[in-house]
Amino acid sequence: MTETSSPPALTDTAVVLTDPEREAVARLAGELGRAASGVVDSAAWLAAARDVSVRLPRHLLSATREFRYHAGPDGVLLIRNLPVPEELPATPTRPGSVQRTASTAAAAMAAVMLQLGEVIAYRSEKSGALVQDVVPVPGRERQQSNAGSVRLQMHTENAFHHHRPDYVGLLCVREDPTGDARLCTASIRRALPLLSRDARQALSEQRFMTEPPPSFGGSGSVPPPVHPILRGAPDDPDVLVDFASTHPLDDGARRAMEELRTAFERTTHALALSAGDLAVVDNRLTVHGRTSFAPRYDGTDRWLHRVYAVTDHRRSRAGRPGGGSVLD
Ligand SMILES: O=C(O)CCC(=O)C(=O)O
Ligand SMILES: [Fe+2]
Repeated sequence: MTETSSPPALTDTAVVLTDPEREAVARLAGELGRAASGVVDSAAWLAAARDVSVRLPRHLLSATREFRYHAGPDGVLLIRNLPVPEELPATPTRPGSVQRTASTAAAAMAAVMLQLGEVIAYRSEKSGALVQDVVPVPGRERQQSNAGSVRLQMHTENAFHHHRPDYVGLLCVREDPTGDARLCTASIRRALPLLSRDARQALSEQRFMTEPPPSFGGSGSVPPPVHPILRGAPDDPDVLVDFASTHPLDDGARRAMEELRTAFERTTHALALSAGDLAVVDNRLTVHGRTSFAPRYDGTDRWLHRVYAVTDHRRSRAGRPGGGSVLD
């Protein structure tokens, strides 16, 4: 057997803000708390956030610029020590909870994401809000969504959608008090060498179908389009799969998907996010999911904010009525 050295942990390659840098980001976020009445989803607030984003600490600007060029072997940029308020309200427990006002955390996160692309949301998801809450919701424990607390299967974000995000930002504002919940990420760059030639071939063919979730109209009467899981350069492909909703169309495709699942399992990073950690996942290269955990629903549960960004806003213009940020 050959010895393999395990890749460095995401925390080893993280960008850690110094305390003065965190204070500088908090001051910029404070400006955004006052801009356009602090209403995150307005065009005027976004314009202010775009402007503020170019004044982020240099250290952070270089890291986001580099990540846009090359997302590295893991396809994750972990930024630590972002400002989050020490005095937080109770973790929400209602379904569809979002951040409409520019709190320090929401504003800081939006500014960082605006350095990666334009921020977008989906009308059918969390009422089209640009900054969404990721919290466990009572009664939804078993759902394959971020409201659940059973294991969330590895997935490309909004895999079924033609205009899925290029980047998914997840900022922890309150860590899981039990320490069990971990964000899992796995990149096709690390998994590809573990796949057989047959599996790579099958995964590159139109032998898979991905169902939309019920909130996006379910599978409806028109069957979702057939697609490959791997596409682009054979030696550095993009990946498109959701292990909860992508279906193989034949036995060979099923075996290939199982190989991919195993390869991802063997290369997964599992990260217990701390308050102030922002994980940005390159949604073209890297799938993500979450371990199971036990929510308490007493206001102390794990709480993340989520923001999506795309590199080419123009490409989705026909799906954004009025030219706003929300996709139909
Ligand atoms: O809770 C997590 O760590 C990830 C949830 C997730 O996949 C998402 O919100 O898109
Ligand atoms: Fe997700």
